[in-house]
Amino acid sequence: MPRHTLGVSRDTVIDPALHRARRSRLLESLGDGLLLLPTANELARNGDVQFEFRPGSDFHFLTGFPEPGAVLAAWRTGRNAHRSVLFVRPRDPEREIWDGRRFGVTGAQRSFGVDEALPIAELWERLPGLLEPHARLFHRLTHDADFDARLLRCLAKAAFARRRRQAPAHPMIADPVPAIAALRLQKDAAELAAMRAAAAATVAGHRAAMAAARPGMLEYEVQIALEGEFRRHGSPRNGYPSIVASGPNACVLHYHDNDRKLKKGDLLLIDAGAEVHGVTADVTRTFPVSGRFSPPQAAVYRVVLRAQLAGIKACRPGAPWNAPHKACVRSLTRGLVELGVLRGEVATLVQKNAFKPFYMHGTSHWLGRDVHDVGAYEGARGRPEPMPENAVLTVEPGLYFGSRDTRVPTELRGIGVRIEDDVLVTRGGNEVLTEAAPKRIAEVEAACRAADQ
Ligand SMILES: [Mn+2]
Repeated sequence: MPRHTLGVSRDTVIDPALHRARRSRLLESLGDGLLLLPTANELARNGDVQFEFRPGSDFHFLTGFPEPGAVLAAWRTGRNAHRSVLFVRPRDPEREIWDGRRFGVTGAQRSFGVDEALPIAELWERLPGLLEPHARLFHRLTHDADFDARLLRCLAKAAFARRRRQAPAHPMIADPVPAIAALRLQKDAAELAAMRAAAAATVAGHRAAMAAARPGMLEYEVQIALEGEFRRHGSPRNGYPSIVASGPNACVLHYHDNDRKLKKGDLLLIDAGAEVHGVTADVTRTFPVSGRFSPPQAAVYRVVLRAQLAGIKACRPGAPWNAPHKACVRSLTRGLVELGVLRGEVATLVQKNAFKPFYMHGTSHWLGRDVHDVGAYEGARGRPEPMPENAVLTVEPGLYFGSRDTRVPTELRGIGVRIEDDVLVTRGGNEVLTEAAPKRIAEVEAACRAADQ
């Protein structure tokens, strides 16, 4: 686990060897050329308030540098050798009184394993010189229109200065993102350690929510118990906004209001993940607010759980990434017949997508720094990509019965259940990183009673 320097910034990861090694692997896979990678932009919220800043996922993966206003430039200098320059905001005693400490040029160079750090204001003057020896520029256009516009002006200026040589006006511009995505998809040891820490914080939060929830509470009161536990476990922020959806709200897939009062007999669906060192978990649990599943709730829950276990079983290296979806859909469809929602032959119903009104989302996505992480799903001719070893994906089947859905037996209406875990693809098959979050009915009911004991 890289050293986390709290007090400087929550996103500071000081592990120069790690980030150097990641840059080196990336540049070896890209080949010769100049990589130019800005971090995320600060975003105005209202008045003098900014949204909380979070470093760009790719940038942070390759540098560990936490501050806004930073750009990485790096290039190969030979086999397994490269140079990197980090452009950063310089120290500014007056600004730092308002916004907090900065590493500055000297601090950035000292702590982050780059060969040189320079003030960000010099980026556009330095860029033509940095680009001069390179035939290729690795930069993703279209991501940030302002940055692209400045880059084009800079290229135009440099081309004008060289116009008499009849040289190409600009280098070939190639997108480095697929190569970065390929590195991020197969987690290295540090990334996996962060993932395990995020999973542990997330499990603790879900347990706390189960213990805290009571009829009469507001959804966001349960959210406090959940996220308070995330924070206590070293997670400075969530990987995405928590979904705390009671009763019929469970059928709203990305429900964010989180302000309904919990009623006796409700199920509470919580889809939430803690972020640690820039990596997030993504876990859903559904549990009874009163501590006991009603028989119809338990019937639906068992169907979803059985499907989820079938989906997890389908995770192994080399299997198509959507194998869990196929397994889940088959299992859910069988369950829908058992529940009296669908009628007919399971295979035919699967073929006709008869489950769709009650299970309308996918089963899996890659997981890592972004909750819907980078990594290819489709290869040549639209074929599903195989799961590589050390990739992490979610398995999250659900069933959603609207409260006024007349296709569904009355006693099932208004029930929404989703169960989601984070699965690491291992050499021998898989490991469920979030296994410790209760999901068998008896375990869930025990966790709901935990506060009473
Ligand atoms: Mn998910």
